[in-house]
Amino acid sequence: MKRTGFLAVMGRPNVGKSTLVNRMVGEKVAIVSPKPQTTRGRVLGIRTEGEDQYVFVDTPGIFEGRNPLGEYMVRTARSAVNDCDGAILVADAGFDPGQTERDLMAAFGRAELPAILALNKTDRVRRERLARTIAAYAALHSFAAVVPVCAKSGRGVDELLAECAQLLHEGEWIFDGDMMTDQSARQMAAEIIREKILRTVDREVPHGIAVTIEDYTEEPQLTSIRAEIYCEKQSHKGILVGKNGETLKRIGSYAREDLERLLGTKVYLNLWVRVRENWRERAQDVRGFGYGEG
Ligand SMILES: Nc1nc2c(ncn2[C@@H]2O[C@H](COP(=O)(O)OP(=O)(O)OP(=O)(O)O)[C@@H](O)[C@H]2O)c(=O)[nH]1
Ligand SMILES: [Mg+2]
Repeated sequence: MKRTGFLAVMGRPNVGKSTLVNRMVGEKVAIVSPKPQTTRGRVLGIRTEGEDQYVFVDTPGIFEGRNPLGEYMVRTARSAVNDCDGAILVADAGFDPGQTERDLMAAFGRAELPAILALNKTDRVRRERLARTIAAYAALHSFAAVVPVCAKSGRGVDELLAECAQLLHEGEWIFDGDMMTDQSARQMAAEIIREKILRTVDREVPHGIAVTIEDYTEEPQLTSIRAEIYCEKQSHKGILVGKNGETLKRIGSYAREDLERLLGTKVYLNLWVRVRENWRERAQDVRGFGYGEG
């Protein structure tokens, strides 16, 4: 009998939600960076194993959205509670629950949504601290399971998957068994470019980036991609391009490596940097860059 289920992966920014989703899927479907607010929209990671299909819904970290982009991100994250069979609350194993976690636990309670607590980054915490964290959460919410994990190394992920299996229900699969995400190759290309920017440039520049794919041409051995990178200020453009175009070149070659692995072809990547002054402040621009409904 086939089983399936949508599981929302939620938590504050930077706790390792996307890293964990990639681990559970076994492939990189969601971008990851050391900077908070990396994930902007809902990304599905699909794992099909035997009769079971798990659909993990990676969400943006919950924070105080102060502009239309931020509001979109938080709306997207919160709405995941409504359409899922269960939730995985990802939290740092080294800290007691804060307001974000308390709000999420309350939301799970209101929605009567079964939730698993995944305490991540256990590579960084001592056993006593982990025990204290578990106790602090257990006092506040009745989780279906509490699983310490290290998304980075994969430790604990099999145990977490075994708990997720308990939340699936009998029913036809939603996606083909060989699908790992709902994103198109074009969308993944744009995300990979954004990831390399998050990893290459600092401060506020990467948060004001949007990437659009202007041309995407597939030949048997070669994929040619022309992408535009929008930033918010002329000074940001200077940082992105770098001296003699070196920064942009570095971003391009990192992105190309990943894209070639993903697409299984050679990749020709043509990147252009443009300025769209303070686009995150304008709802119309935010929607135009694909951060639309949610
Ligand atoms: N030490 C350690 N670092 C981790 C672990 N899991 C994730 N990280 C790191 O934490 C950072 C954030 O990871 P992401 O997966 O992008 O976090 P996220 O929760 O998806 O973040 P947002 O999308 O911004 O909400 C990255 O630098 C990861 O490499 C872990 O188990 N141990
Ligand atoms: Mg993320």
